Amino acid sequence: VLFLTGLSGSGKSTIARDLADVLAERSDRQVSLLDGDLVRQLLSAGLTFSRADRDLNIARIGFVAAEVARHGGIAICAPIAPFASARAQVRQMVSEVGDFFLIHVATPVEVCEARDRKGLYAKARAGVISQFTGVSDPYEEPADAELVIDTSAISRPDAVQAVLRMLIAGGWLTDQPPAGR
Ligand code: ADX
Repeated sequence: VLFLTGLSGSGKSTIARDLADVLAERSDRQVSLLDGDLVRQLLSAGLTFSRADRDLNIARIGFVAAEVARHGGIAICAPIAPFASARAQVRQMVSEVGDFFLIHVATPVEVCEARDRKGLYAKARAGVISQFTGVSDPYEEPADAELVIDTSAISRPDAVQAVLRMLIAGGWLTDQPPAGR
């Protein structure tokens, strides 16, 4: 399970999608992508951004990811997951059945806000959206990330390569694509 955590606009979804494509090609395992926005459209539809609902959202993502891992698949998760305790709970759940990597997409809030791809930071600053992570709601920086990526400092391909290098170094992925592909 590759679990990307970081602010809205940090680049989690982009890296997660690229990783899903590369791993589908380079690994014999099935890849499942659990992106934050997508999960909230169905699996977590109706949940708010209160702490309790965020924790429930992350627990659901963790549950699905652990099931994927139990059956030998790769789950790539990309929610904000702002609270350390919820992330720790997922790590615990997944570690019972497979391997867990926490990847902190640590793009500074100023950069995320300058990008403001969805216009949500502006709305949060204007008070239209409340409890917005990084503006009016906390983000607890991970102290236990296996990898930290700042997308304001490295390119999109380099961010993906950093994750692949971590997997290759640990023996989870070979340097070469599987034979015959
Ligand atoms: S989490 O906190 O529960 O992990 P999640 O990743 O599912 O968050 O959803 C975050 C996405 O919801 C953001 O990318 C953004 O598009 C949207 N969003 C809407 N309201 C908020 C809010 N108050 N705080 C953070 N994200 C919000």
